[in-house]
Amino acid sequence: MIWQDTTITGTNTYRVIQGQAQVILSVTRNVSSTAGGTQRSDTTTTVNYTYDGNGVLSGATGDVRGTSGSQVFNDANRNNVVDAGEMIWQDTTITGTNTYRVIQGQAQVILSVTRNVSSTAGGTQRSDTTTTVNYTYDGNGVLSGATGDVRGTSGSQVFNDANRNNVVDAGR
Ligand SMILES: [Ca+2]
Ligand SMILES: [Ca+2]
Repeated sequence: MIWQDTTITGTNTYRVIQGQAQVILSVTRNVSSTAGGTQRSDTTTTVNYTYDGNGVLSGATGDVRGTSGSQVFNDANRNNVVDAGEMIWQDTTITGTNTYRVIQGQAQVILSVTRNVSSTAGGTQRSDTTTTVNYTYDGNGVLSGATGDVRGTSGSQVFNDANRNNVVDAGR
């Protein structure tokens, strides 16, 4: 078990509504990496808040954008041994939207849709998945349940030794 350290920086923008300073925009950036440098991520979460004429929170919308990466094994010479240069970065682009509902005066996420598109440095692996989560809350605004699904595609380049010489020839 190793440490994954995260640096969090955020800014809140306020507007004075009915004599009170209310947050209208919240931007939070999370930058993390593992001690060994095998995983990293950098995501920014944005939330826009709206208020009614009485200064009461009436709605919120938001999104998540960023990148993450992890080192994966690419056995280029097919010897089942991790040789120099065979741990390569698999980078992922993250885009997501969060839908909120105001429950008991607080903006709660009711729907989260996140798309992850990833590929390896050498282009030998790729994937494109979308994760959807629906959240439910009880009358007190306490999270009571969640359902979700994941849909997508992935692919990897495989060795097709068509001429059976145990060598990766052009186009195989
Ligand atoms: Ca190898
Ligand atoms: Ca061959």
